[in-house]
Amino acid sequence: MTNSLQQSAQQILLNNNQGKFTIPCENLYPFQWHWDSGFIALGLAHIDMEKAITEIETLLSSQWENGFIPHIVFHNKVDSYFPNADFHHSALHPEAIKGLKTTGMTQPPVTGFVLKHLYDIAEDKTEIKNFIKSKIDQVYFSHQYLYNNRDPEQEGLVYIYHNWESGTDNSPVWDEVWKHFKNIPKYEFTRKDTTHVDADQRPSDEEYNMYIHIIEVAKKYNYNDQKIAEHSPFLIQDPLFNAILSQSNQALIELYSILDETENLTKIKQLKTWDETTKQAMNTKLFDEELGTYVHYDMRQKTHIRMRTSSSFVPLFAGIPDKQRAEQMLETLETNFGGDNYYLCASFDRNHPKFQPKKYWRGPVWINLNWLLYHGLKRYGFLKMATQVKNDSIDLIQNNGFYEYFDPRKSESNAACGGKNFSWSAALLLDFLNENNT
Ligand code: 9WN
Repeated sequence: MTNSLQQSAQQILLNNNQGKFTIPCENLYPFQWHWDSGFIALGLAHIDMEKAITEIETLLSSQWENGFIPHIVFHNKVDSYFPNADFHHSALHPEAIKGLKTTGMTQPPVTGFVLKHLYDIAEDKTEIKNFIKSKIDQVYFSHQYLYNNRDPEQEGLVYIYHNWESGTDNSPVWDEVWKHFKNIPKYEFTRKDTTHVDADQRPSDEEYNMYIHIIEVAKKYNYNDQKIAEHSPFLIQDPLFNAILSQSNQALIELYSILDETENLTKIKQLKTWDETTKQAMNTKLFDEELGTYVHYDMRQKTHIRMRTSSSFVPLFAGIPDKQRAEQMLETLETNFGGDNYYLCASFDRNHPKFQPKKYWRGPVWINLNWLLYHGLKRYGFLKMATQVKNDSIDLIQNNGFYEYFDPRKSESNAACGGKNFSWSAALLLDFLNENNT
């Protein structure tokens, strides 16, 4: 069973692979996506390390002159996605990559920790070390970009200016942001996503209007970070984004030490300083004692958005909470996401009135969040819960196929949601099944 599941996963990844990069899902997401590529590389590494290396190389080839790594790279001309390259118009920014079309927003900075996992998986350590050596400064530069341009108060917490930067696009958390948008234009647009996937499982047109609006504001200022920080109606410190940045800091520190500690001392020192500030700020600012986990902070409204989501638990992945808080989070996870009738881990608090088990980031289980959660739980020695997250991920895929997301209710016979033959579900399944070989 496991073998044929592995074979299907490999086939999906190879089918979605375009040579230099892998698309997340045919028709629905036909370009290269930033954090998808990171997770995809982890799966490719178990099949063909060359392909994993190429995936990351291609992503990094889209880096802007200021260090920014975009969220989508439009390498190919395909017409099945909205909004397209011309809409995003990244060339408005003077330091945008020349000769490639991208978006003007980013996604969670996974590349640092992905490089470390590739190093751990690789059998030929010399080859992988050479590759990492040739690319690590680009990843460091992308962290420098974030700390220098996305943290106006120098708190150690970077902001995101668009829900698409969070990766968790229509989370109920953003409803709290949209409610402050007053008198915004009604844009004319034709969506493509709902021609590929049931509209009930996707965001509403009203939400898309907000998504477009924030991009229009950013475009008005030519994607200038300082102007965005001043004017964007969406300005959020996200626990997932910041925790991933922290774990990638830690991975870069380890990798620089493996490569040549003395040559890289200044960078290691800087990474440690960044990372300490981030961890501290997350613990002082984003932990909510009453909710028993981390929450988002709205910099525009100067208020916390007090909701539990799967993003709330990603700080475990980066070792951010102390033992006592981690135990508190474990309890929260059990009470608000777990239990006998649910697969782990719903993307939104199942006890909250806004929980919707089939609607995108408002309830369904996502395999990449499960992967982050699994490693986080393991890091704290919460092995029972970690194993449950891993087994639930495998069961959901085995019972339904390699879907984009899954209804968490065990009572639901058809849990498959969103796009099918989805790359990171395949890639991370491969990593789950092969992790003991690394
Ligand atoms: C916008 C590609 C991406 C993922 C995101 C997921 C979804 C895009 C969309 O697909 O977002 O980036 O058009 O809905 O929410 O996490 O990276 O798989």
